[in-house]
Order: sequence, then C-alpha cells, then structure tokens
Amino acid sequence: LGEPGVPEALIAAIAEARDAGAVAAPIVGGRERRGKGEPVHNPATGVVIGRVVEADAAAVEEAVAAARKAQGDWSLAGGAFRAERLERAADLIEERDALFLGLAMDEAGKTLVDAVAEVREAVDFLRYYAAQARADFSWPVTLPGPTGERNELILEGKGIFACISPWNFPLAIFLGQVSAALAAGNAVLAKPAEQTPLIAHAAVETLLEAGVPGDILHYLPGRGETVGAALTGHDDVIGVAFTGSTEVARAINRSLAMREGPIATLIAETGGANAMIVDSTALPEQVARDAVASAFQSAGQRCSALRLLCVQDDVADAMIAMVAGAMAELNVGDPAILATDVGPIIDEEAQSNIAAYVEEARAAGRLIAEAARTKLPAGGTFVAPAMIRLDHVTDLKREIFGPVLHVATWKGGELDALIDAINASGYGLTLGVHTRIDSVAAHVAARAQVGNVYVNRNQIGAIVGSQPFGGRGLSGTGPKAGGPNYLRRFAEEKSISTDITAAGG
Ligand code: TXE
Repeated sequence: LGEPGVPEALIAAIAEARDAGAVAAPIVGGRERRGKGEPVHNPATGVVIGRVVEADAAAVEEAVAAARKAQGDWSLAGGAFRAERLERAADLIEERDALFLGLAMDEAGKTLVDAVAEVREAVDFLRYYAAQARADFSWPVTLPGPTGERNELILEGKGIFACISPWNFPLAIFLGQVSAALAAGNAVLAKPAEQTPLIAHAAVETLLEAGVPGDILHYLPGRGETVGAALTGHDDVIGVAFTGSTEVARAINRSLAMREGPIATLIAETGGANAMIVDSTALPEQVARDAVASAFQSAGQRCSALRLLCVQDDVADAMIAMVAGAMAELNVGDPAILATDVGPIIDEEAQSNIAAYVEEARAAGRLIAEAARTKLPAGGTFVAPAMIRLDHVTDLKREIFGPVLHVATWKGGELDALIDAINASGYGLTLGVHTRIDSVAAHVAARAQVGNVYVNRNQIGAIVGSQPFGGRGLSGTGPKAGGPNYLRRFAEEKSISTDITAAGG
C-alpha cells in the first residue's frame, strides 16, 4: 500500500469488491443453474475464494438447443447491433474494474501490474472486434463484375462456437475468443479453464447485462475431459476457438475429425519454446531488462514468455552474469503485496512438475542461477526463478510453463545455423533479437518461422490492433488474435449475384 503510482482508492475498491461467497454456476438461456460446487482456491495462499458448479450433460444439451434456435436472428441483426452490446460490456467492465482486478489477482495469482494489463486487454478486444463487426458485418461488399450484374459478398455467423480458454489470461483470452465469436454473429458456448471459473462467470454476467441474449451466450464451466470434450464432440458445434496446450489442441483436432456432422473449424492458439537471440553488439543492460521481464513476468506463465536465451559466445559470460544478477533481484511472493514481481504457479500439480524439472537440472549440474529460495513464502504454490544451461538450443524439447530460463551460446558466423535450429523446434510463437546492427535484426526477422518477432525489446505481450498475436506449427493455427483477419475465421461468406437488367433491377 502507498506505493508510488498506485492510488489507495483503487486498492480499497479491490478489497471492497471481493466476494467470499462467489459461485461460478453454469448460465444457460440466461438462467443460472445453482448447485453445491467445488472450492476455487487462491494459488498464492491456498484460501478458498469461491465455488464452481460443473455443467452437466443436460446443461450442455439445453444450451445447444437454445443456441441453435437463436443464432440465425443474432447473425441477421447485423454487425452494428452486436457491436453496441460488446461496447456496452466494455464500458461496464471499465466501470467495475476493481471486481475484475481482484479476481485476476485472487484466482489466477496475478500481480496488480499484470491484472491491470489483463483487464485493459480484455476491454481492447471487446472494442476492437466490435469495431470490425460494424465495419465488415453490417452491409455487403460490392465486387466488380460484368455489366448488367450486381455482385455482392456478405459475412454471416457460422453457427455455434465453443470457446475453450486457459487460466493464464482468464479474462483477456476468454473474452477475446468469446467476443470475436459473438461479433461475427455466432452463438457461443463458453468454457473457462478449471482453475479460473469465477472471473469468466463475472465476464459472462456482464455481457448478458450489456444486452447479449441469454440464448446466444451460455456459460459452461467444468473439466476439459468432461465439459470440454462434450462441446468439441457435439455435432452441432461448427467451430472451436481454443487457447491452451498443444497436446489438448491435438486432442480437440482428433475429436472434431471423428464427428459425423459438418466439417468444423478449429482456431487454436497454443504453446511456445520462445528464443531470444543476442549478438555481441547488443546492449547488456537492455538484454538483462528484457530477458528478465520476458522470462519471469507472470512467473513465466505466458505462452509468449522467453524460454531460451541464445547469447553469442564472446559476450556470453558477462551477459549471462548480468541477467542472473537482475533475476536475483526479483521479489517472489503474494501478488497482494505490491512489491511482488513474481507471483505463484497456478496450482500444486504445475508447481511440483516445474520444481522437479529444476531439481533434475541441479542434479545434472546445469543450474546456473536461482533467485534466493529463502524468500519463497509458505502456503502458496511458488517456484523460485531459475536459469539452466543447455549445450545446444535443440536440447529444449518442450514448453516448461513456469519461471525457468534456458541459456545456450552460439558462435559468430553461425547465425543462420542458430535460426534454423530454433525453427526446427516446430514451435513458432515469439522470437526476440537484440543487436545494434539493423541488417542483423532484419535478417533474423525474415528467417524466423514464428508469428511474432520482437527487436530490442521484451517479447511478451501484444497490443490489440497493433501487434496481432499468434503462432504457427506447434504454436497454433492462426489467424492472429487482435488482428484484421481474426474475425473472418469465425464467419461464413455468402456471395449474392443479381441480374440488374431485368425490370426493377
Ligand atoms: O492449458 P490446457 P492450460 C498455452 C500455454 C500453455 C497452456 C496453459 O502456452 O501451454 O496454454 O494453459 C480444456 N477437450 N497458451 O494449462 O491444459 C481445459 O479445461 C476439450 C497459449 O489451461 O491445454 C481448459 O479450459 N477441452 C497462448 C483448456 O482446454 C479440453 C496464450 C486449456 O487447457 C480438453 C495462453 C479436452 N479433451 C496460453 N482437455 C497463445 N498461443 O496465445 C482440456 N481442455
């Protein structure tokens, strides 16, 4: 409290908005289906902050039936009609930002800085997709054609979309997917991650309050293998917008392929094994600042996070020491304390997996540095930020979703081989490059097989509308969220050709 730049009124409002009795129950057809439910925990303290009621098979069927009936009218109502409702929801979220900030902190273990960015991004998605719905979904585009004909193209909703989201951006990604599907004229079955149902529930309530019809938007919390699988296995679900792990995206792909119904669309945004290439001209202070922010902000629980720092060998010792020094300064702890830089890991299972991985590296003599372990508070699921040495960049085989930074070196003259080795991982989400030579930055950017390249800056985060975000290969299908082509993947095109030589044409 009393930190510079943080108004005490905001902190007080967050405390006031906390509701210890919060229940995330399914909302179907605008009505909540209450039940006893399971506890939801704060990962930093283990304290129960609310309950979640899993959607049963009957809730899924009822939601699908209502959505099927209502979707046509929602699509016909036009982009401007839908945009108004999404914009109203954006206003309401801004008005009640304290509620959403508190939930992002308590439920997902976000620091206040991360929580503010999360709410901002969610609001940006709502406004951006609303603007696109107004521009592209309200009237036909006239296309050139022979004299005597009018040729038009219109965009319509596809039908029913399942939106399945992860816990690490429990508001921004959840609402990004849901608002895109709605803006394009679809009905939505929204399933949040198991760990973060409360903030998604508040978001759905807000959309409904803003005028999105209850038959168009249904909230179906629950486990992936039950509710998630029921949604992706349903013949009436024409599209799935999924963000999460590569393995689950594959499982969903298989499930869609097994169905008898129409061919469904899968829009998947998945993990990364993101590298930063540092050459010997790079500014050490800038590298330390950006590597530490990219690897450890949000405790490394971002798909875009830096996993592999690749330093040119002649500057490696000094550069790595500087990064390790900056890492050692991080405060690990409860995000409710404003000085905290690195909060908890989302749950015990994830924490023990990451901790075991670090222990393996220690046993193998590969642990270069670790942020002071004594600072870790008791009670929550914390992991100390760690740096691990690799002999070669290809030794990083999979995504480690936590505060672990791998380090490898490369020799001058072998830049192309390095980029090829990074590309060979098959992931393709973010790549950072630090150099003071413009042509090197341009060369790396051109050769990298990733969705987002970051030059001389941190490589996390993306501004909606400015840095469309998403990967390729093992990192996802595209198109990029927050970009000009995203909404169209949620839509069908219809071409209307009219003979205008006839009377009345
Ligand atoms: O994913 P999981 P998590 C990635 C990030 C990391 C992962 C972390 O890189 O790999 O997300 O999120 C549901 N059928 N990104 O641990 O376990 C599950 O219930 C249907 C990428 O939550 O894959 C949850 O709602 N659904 C990124 C959701 O899938 C199923 C940005 C995700 O769960 C299911 C952020 C099943 N069989 C995180 N099994 C980017 N590239 O933009 C599980 N689920």
